[in-house]
Amino acid sequence: MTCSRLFASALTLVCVYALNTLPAFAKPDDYRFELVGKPQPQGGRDIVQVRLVHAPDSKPVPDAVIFQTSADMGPMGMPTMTAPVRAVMAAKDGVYGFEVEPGMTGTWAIHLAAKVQGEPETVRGTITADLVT
Ligand SMILES: [Cu+2]
Repeated sequence: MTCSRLFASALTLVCVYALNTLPAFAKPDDYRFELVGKPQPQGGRDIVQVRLVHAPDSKPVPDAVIFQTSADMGPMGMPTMTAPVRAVMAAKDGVYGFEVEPGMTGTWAIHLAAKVQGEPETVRGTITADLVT
């Protein structure tokens, strides 16, 4: 076996090894967001608590960075009606708190995008919540 052949077969081994380890990584759709309790209305705003769960083992994900949020009234046929959302509290046990300022009482969709440690792809999800002005 020549030197380059040896190198090529070693490279193949490395590639096969890398492919075999791929399923060990979680996929973005392995995660889901869940509404925790009832949103708490507070002077025109609602505090909404959301748990990020790793679905295959139902474990909360405590160390995610939720970097994108938005809310709209799509569930009530008003997808162009939007509301500001902002993170309000430090995440605890995989529960993340947000404040939404809905312009209208009703069912809202809250869209979230998160970076999860060890997960190269962005995790996205939507929850629906009944909010009160
Ligand atoms: Cu509306």
